[in-house]
Amino acid sequence: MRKIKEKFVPSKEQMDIWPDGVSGNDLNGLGETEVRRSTPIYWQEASLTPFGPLMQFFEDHAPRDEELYKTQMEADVIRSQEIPPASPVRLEKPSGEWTELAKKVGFDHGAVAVGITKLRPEWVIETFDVPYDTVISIGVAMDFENLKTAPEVIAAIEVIKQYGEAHLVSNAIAAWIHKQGWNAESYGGSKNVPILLVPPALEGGIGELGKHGSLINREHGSVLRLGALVTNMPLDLDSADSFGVDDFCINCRACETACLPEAISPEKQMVRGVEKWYVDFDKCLPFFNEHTGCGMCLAACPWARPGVPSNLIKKIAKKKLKRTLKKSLSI
Ligand code: B12
Repeated sequence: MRKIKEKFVPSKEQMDIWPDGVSGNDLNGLGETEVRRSTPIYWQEASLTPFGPLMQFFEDHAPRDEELYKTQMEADVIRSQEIPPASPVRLEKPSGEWTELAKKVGFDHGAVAVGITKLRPEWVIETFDVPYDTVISIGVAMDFENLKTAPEVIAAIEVIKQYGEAHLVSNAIAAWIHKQGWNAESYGGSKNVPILLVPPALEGGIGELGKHGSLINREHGSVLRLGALVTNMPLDLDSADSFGVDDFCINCRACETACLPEAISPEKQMVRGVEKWYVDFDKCLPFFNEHTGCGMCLAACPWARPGVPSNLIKKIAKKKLKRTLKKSLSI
């Protein structure tokens, strides 16, 4: 497989259509100390973002690959699936029972993680309205062997395939909720999603945020593709998970070094009132656009390798225990 080693310089063709004087980092609120909704930036209707022409550039520069085309068509078909309307007869059950059943539908349709939380206003992207305030986040797993070829087309095909799978899961849960007489809106996880998918998945216990800006799950690591739906069905909420990703990422440089456009920062940054890992949009996007989607940060992440997350968690817990014992002995 060809790997690009030299420092990345975006093409003139792409930079010529970069919106004049616009920084995606400013749009994302890098350095802002007040909590606010994020601004539509990418994978939205072109009219909503100054980066519309760059989305077109991405489409125009996708390689003419039969498998890629076929996978895109399949994902489009799933995205256009109509969900039958809610039954007029609303069934009643305790929230615990609904929760168990809803999650089962998700797992039965291929989710490897399902988490439930209350939607916070700042997770709704500006200009959008969302009708219900319970979010069901779902995660499907991308195949590591395919993902690790990033930024080659095989990785892009895997990403698009799993976008479709995530959509299938969120549609299946929404359709099941409608059958029970409750309402839901399915967002899948690819284009025109009105909410940020990472924050509710974090709050819903699916994982922790990694230095590469993607969520890391305790079982499947950083290979999850996320999807979501919102509903008014009464459901029990999950709590956030914590297994040491933050401390791990502080000392790990794998994604930072792997990222050819050097978009990953070694330190957390203040973004819209939250101090968190942040990926530099202005550096990430040009490379992403010229390589059918990239994902090298995920491929390089130690948590992405099958079977590794559980070992890392054990190691982290052992280290923590050692530190606590050492501290207690020194008192
Ligand atoms: C726009 C977008 C992009 C843009 C720009 C991202 C950017 N950094 O500015 C581009 C096209 C470059 C991109 C690239 C990638 N993306 Co992207 N992207 C999105 C999209 C559509 C919207 C997110 C957004 O608006 N970000 C811009 C602002 C809001 O970023 P931000 O403030 O830094 O917030 C980010 C995180 O910090 C987190 N977040 C937001 N608020 C808060 C609050 C708290 C408290 C915390 C802890 C975290 C947090 O969510 C944001 C995710 O970008 C989401 C889907 C969605 N609807 O959420 C997918 C999504 C985030 N991308 C995803 C992935 C995997 C990638 C790539 C690896 C490409 C790939 N092969 O799939 C790269 C990695 C680069 C990166 N990590 O940023 C996944 C992440 C999955 C996961 N396991 O977490 C998502 C969720 C898509 C999906 N359905 O699975 N992406």
